[in-house]
Amino acid sequence: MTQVHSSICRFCHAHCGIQVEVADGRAVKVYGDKDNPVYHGFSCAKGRSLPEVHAHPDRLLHSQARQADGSFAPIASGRAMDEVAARLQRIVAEHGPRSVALYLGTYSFPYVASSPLATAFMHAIGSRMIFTSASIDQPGKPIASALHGRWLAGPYQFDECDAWMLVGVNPLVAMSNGIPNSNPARRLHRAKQRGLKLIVVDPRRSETAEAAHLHLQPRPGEDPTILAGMLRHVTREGLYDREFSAAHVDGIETLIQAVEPFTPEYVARRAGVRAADLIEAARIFATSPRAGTTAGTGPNMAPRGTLTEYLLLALTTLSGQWRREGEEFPNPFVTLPDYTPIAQSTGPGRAWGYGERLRVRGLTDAASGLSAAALADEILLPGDGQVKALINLGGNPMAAWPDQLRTHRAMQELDLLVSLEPKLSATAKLADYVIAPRLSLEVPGLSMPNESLWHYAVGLGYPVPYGQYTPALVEPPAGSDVVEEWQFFHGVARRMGLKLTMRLLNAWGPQGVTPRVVELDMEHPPTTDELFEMICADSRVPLSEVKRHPHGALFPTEQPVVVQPPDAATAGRFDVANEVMLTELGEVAGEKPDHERAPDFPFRLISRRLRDILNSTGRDVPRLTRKGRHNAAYMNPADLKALGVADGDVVEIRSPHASILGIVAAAPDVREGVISMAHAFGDAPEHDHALRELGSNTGRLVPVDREYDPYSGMPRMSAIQVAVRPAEAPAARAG
Ligand SMILES: Nc1nc2c(c(=O)[nH]1)N[C@H]1C(S)=C(S)[C@@H](COP(=O)(O)OP(=O)(O)OC[C@H]3O[C@@H](n4cnc5c(=O)[nH]c(N)nc54)[C@H](O)[C@@H]3O)O[C@H]1N2
Ligand SMILES: Nc1nc2c(c(=O)[nH]1)N[C@H]1C(S)=C(S)[C@@H](COP(=O)(O)OP(=O)(O)OC[C@H]3O[C@@H](n4cnc5c(=O)[nH]c(N)nc54)[C@H](O)[C@@H]3O)O[C@H]1N2
Ligand code: SF4
Ligand SMILES: [Mo]
Repeated sequence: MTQVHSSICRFCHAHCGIQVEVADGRAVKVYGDKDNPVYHGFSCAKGRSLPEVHAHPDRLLHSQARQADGSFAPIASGRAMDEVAARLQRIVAEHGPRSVALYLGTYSFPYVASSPLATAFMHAIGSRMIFTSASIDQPGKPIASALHGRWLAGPYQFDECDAWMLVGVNPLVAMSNGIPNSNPARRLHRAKQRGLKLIVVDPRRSETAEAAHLHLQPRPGEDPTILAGMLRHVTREGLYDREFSAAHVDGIETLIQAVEPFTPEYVARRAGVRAADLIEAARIFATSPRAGTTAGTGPNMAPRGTLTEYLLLALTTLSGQWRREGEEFPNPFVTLPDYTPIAQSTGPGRAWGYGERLRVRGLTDAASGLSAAALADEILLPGDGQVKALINLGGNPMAAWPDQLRTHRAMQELDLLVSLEPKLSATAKLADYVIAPRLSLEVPGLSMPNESLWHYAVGLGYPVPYGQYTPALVEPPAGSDVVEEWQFFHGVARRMGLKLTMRLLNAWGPQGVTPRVVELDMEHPPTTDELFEMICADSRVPLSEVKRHPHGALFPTEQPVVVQPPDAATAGRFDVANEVMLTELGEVAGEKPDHERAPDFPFRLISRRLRDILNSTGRDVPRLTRKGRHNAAYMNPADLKALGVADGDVVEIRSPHASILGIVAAAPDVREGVISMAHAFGDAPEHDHALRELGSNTGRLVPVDREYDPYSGMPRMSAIQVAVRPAEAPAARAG
């Protein structure tokens, strides 16, 4: 008999409300939940493939342990915890706690209890070596916010704005930020009906740019130039909000001087856009009654991502586009604690230079966390503090970290690599233990992760007080031995005689975040639902109430929440003239434009997302790979013609650091001189012959130690300088 249950899709971070048909204890069909009040029935092919993902023939149903001969053998999960605990204990005793590092990847996010327990484990052994994929994502966001200051009443929401500018972000495909990821297509459609003017800055005419009122299609990596040009126009023409600026902003005169070189003509020539479009974008943004802007991975991975984010904040602030005193605060939160919006800035704070110090490139802990781009070096560099053990929770360093060949050496150098993931990914294949987890439909879930991103940056989280809980809907396959990630950390800690204490970052206010500390019972492990209760203890809406609404629901407050007046005792002022940022801007003005540098590398390879694949996940799911399994190198037809290659041909893509092969695909939407190619494909070098099955790894082209953001450690991972030439398809491997 088939039963239908409501649930939360956890394939990607959008957390769509879905319906799951369950027959004989297995998920057989997934589709969007029409009764969900914010997703309105949306689902994508990835979400609809969840039944295949759960029943995939390559899914690990048992954890694996490396044998003396190098092969893997199944191991009982309890036994794996015994062995990992013993080995970690030895490593800590011999090399100290810093020799153990944790990497939290994409799939640490949807499982609400997994990161709190994993980080509690690290605190318990005394290691601060915690790295996340967010540090190689958009680290410029939290750093820029710290330098500029945050607004305690938040930005305006996309749904209430008259104009919105998206800089290198493609919400219609990535479902991440820019337009709230609960059914962004529907939101955009309605916003345009209302008259919203959408501005998109993207070297590719992306799916989102296609829907824009104004699309600037610049050379990659020129976002700081463009934004400085917009700021110049806004300040010169007196389009900025003088009253708001006088009340809340420091440094305007200094900023005005710094943007002076960025005349429309200069910006147009350098970035390859029309001066009239630049002026129009600036005018729309500054003069619309309500406007907002979001940058995405494109400019954050291009050089000077932090500066791009900083200039966007300055533009938002000078235009006075923050929620004002007396206005209604549209999302008073659900699974997060009650929050009082106040019409004031926090003022700038420390953005780096504290906490753990890395041994390379002078990097420290920062608002964006420790740099995952430096972790391979921490493993390879001998000496005191060298990282000897790595625990990978739902990430895939071999696919996603910059400088893949360095990562490859690092993974082999480790004394212990433990990977918690359901497949023998490129990383898992190098591990000593692969811990087989339960998958999403086999565990409870909560809308909290997506909701909590509101605090991270503009354009994330829910615009309305939405919450959803889902119970586990199915049991893991019969005969399997799979664990939840948190259970692994609890189990290993118990075996090592450690006590775990969760530090939950869930009380935001003018003074920043105060963690709530929760001690866990080590003898009697809680259930996942009990952990959810602990995590939600301060939630505005009790978890029990959220649970009563299986389709998800809106939980408005009885009275509207209104933005409070500033409090003189705690109010700070935004800083739009941070010295480090304006020094960088000065360097931009003084430097030779990127397209005039490196004449031997005339193309720029930019990052992108593919609709049906999530980073490295989904590449082996037949329903998601009907159009091919590789990551095509999308190029403008004019470039293909000039190179003498056609759709499907193989090219060599060479950066000053390394080269990879790519299979070209004609794409008129890509600017000439640009290659648009997804990351997280390919495998270790011995698999390079399987180009059509595995694709190739763009991370290999990126050195981590030559061109990088000095605060976040973020290397140049988009707008990568490359040369392209026709190449032979790789020979099939001999033998
Ligand atoms: N060149 C270049 N590099 C990039 C980017 C780019 O645009 N260009 N993007 C960067 C960005 S934004 C990010 S976020 C990082 C991503 O970096 P990572 O998070 O390190 O990479 P993913 O490929 O997302 O890794 C996901 C892993 O989780 C495993 N997995 C799948 N489902 C589950 C599950 O249910 N449970 C568990 N435990 N594991 C599961 C998969 O097997 C896979 O190995 O990559 C970054 N790297
Ligand atoms: N289907 C799908 N969804 C995903 C993912 C996925 O792999 N697949 N990954 C998830 C992850 S980890 C993340 S972080 C989010 C990311 O979400 P987004 O940031 O929206 O990611 P993209 O879709 O790659 O959009 C980036 C855009 O930047 C443009 N771009 C590249 N370089 C530059 C540049 O120098 N300047 C400017 N202005 N634009 C540039 C690209 O052409 C592209 O259109 O998506 C998430 N959602
Ligand atoms: S967009 Fe993400 S959360 Fe929504 S159905 Fe697709 S994979 Fe699932
Ligand atoms: Mo990401």
